[in-house]
Amino acid sequence: MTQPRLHRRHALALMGGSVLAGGASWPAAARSEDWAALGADVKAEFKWAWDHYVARAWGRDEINPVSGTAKSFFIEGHDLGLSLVEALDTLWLMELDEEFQQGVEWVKSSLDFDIDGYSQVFETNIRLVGGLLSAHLACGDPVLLGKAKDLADRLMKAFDASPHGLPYRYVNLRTGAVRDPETNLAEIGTYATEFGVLGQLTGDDRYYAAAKRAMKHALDRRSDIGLMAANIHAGTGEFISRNASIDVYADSFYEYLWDSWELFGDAEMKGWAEECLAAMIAHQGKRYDGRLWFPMVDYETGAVTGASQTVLGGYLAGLLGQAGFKGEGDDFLASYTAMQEQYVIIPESINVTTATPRGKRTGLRPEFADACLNLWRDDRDERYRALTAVHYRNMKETSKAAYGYTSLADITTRPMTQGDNCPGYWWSEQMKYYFLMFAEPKRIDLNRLVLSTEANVLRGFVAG
Ligand code: IFL
Repeated sequence: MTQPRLHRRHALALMGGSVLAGGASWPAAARSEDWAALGADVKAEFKWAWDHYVARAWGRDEINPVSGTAKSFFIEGHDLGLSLVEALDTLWLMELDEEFQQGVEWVKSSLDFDIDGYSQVFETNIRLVGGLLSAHLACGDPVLLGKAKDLADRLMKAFDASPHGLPYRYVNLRTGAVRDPETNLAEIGTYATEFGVLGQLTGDDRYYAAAKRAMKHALDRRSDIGLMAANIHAGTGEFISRNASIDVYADSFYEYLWDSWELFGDAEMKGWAEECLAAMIAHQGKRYDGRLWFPMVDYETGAVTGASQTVLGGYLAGLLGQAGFKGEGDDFLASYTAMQEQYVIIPESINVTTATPRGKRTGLRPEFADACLNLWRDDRDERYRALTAVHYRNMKETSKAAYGYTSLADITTRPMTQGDNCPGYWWSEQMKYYFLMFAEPKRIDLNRLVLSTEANVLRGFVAG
């Protein structure tokens, strides 16, 4: 087993120093927390929410946990069991085997992608192809792999339609017709892990080649300072904005460069990841009142073009740590930690110049816990777990509703005002991050673990 590395900052902390980069304080609970008990609590909450989903929204895409109703996510009126598929590998690692099997049986009997309707290619891949693949990797059932392949084949039509191999945003699952060529880095560049694993399992390297070709197209258009604009046209292949973003419109593109190295040993992808992250640090990393943020900048000049950062940008703290930029990762995490301390729930969008919320609603977001997990896996510093425990308890306090966990309509009221929707990713992401960190489940080898952007387990299940 790999020994955790002890960084100088952490050695100082063990000697009693208060040295968190960025100046935010660490929660005191780390030393006294009963992690196994907290892990058991996460599992109990997941099971409780699953039972409500089964009773009130079975096979539907998302439950509305205040009203007990449900809604479609991909194609109105054609639900694809989104929450169920997203939950599968989480159920597996929690050893909720009856529930896992119940979900698998539904997939086998009821999930059919032959629908005459347009589905968003990016979301369909990360949520459904990824969910089916991770469930297959968990239990080995070939039907799950077959469903993942069938769906990926339908999505491939969106790549084929572009002369540059850049997927259109929407594809008709039955006819293969495409629409919406105006797209972005995240939506053209978040396929390599799912498609690569699918290729390994089926012996067909067309999937990974298509995913990598789209990424390379954008990477080849980097400016002299190493940045890409976030928006791009699938038809012309040209950038259609000047804004470089680490945030929405771009985020998982960068994750998948690094993940392709971890999963497949693709050294070219690793090189691109390191170059992109170094360019971000050099040209997008800005200090406001001492806090590190990564606002949008002009991709050619580096001039700041926007003063906001979303909660989704938090993934970058973990990615920086994974790719060897630990100091910057810790600094960026500290900026979000300060927001968690001040607002309890990290605002969906933040004005980085004033460190204040832009808007009141939030989407029950997982990225802070994602970053903590990735930083914790590097050195197993207990304090990342303590920050995650705060995140979990704050969620429980504010988002727990009659029939599950919900997004929030207003984080400024007391108590906070609940919305009425549980996003599909809740089943795959934060509950899994919490459980992995608190319970250290025996069905996962944390040293081998690779998660997709949707936290689907693509490597790391322990056999047996
Ligand atoms: O679907 C989730 C995924 O992590 C992603 N974007 C945002 C979602 C969670 O906030 O890539």
